[in-house]
Amino acid sequence: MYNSQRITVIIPCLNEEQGIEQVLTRMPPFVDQVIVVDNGSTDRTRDVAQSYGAEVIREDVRGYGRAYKRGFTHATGDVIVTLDGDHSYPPDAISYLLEAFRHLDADFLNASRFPVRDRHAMSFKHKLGNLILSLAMSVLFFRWVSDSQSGMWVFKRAIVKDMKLESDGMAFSEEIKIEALLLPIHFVEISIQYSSRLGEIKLNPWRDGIQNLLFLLKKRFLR
Ligand SMILES: Nc1nc2c(ncn2[C@@H]2O[C@H](COP(=O)(O)OP(=O)(O)O)[C@@H](O)[C@H]2O)c(=O)[nH]1
Ligand SMILES: [Mg+2]
Repeated sequence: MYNSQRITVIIPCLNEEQGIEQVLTRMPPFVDQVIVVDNGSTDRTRDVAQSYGAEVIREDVRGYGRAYKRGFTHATGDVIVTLDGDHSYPPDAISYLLEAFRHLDADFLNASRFPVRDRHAMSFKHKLGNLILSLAMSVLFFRWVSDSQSGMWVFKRAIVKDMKLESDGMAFSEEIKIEALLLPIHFVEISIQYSSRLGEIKLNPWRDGIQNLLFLLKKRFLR
């Protein structure tokens, strides 16, 4: 519990045995429910997550978005916090993000990785790709969002039912922010420190970058 609110943390994982251990050891004690959504990892992700007391949920259909949607159906907290299982987002930030969330009276908080302080955390190609996607999203949806691709969010669970979440893939990250922007709710962005991931990257920069750009256009003009 954090300020009388039940907190659920959801972590999508695909072969993150190294990272998930680091994330779960650093999980703040006030978190009530930790859900790890696995898509058929072939390493020890499930065992490691279970050994740290996380609820491990299996989703048979692959995909980052698919995993989150499954996780949402199991969440019981008043507030949901998300992050990757690769230890690139700081679990230590959960407490100050929740504090900012409360003080700013927010409904959806996006944790922005920019400016990136750790030189090794993000390549130039990824920074450029992120900038293009965030600019495109900001122009198309009339609101400056510095990190449209961040995977760390804090939001009230009650708003999920008002969102139309269609993406099963990596575009889910921008879709949830767009849906939050389209609702009459308070959207805020706060900076966090982003670090190098442990384990192997699942994102395919060209394929996912282009798909995410096309998804933005579809979401803007064909919804
Ligand atoms: N359950 C599940 N998790 C996934 C899938 N693809 C990626 N992930 C997880 O989603 C998070 C983000 O993926 P990552 O490779 O770190 O991409 P990046 O952070 O955008 O560079 C990581 O925790 C991955 O393990 C998937 O198909 N299913
Ligand atoms: Mg990651």
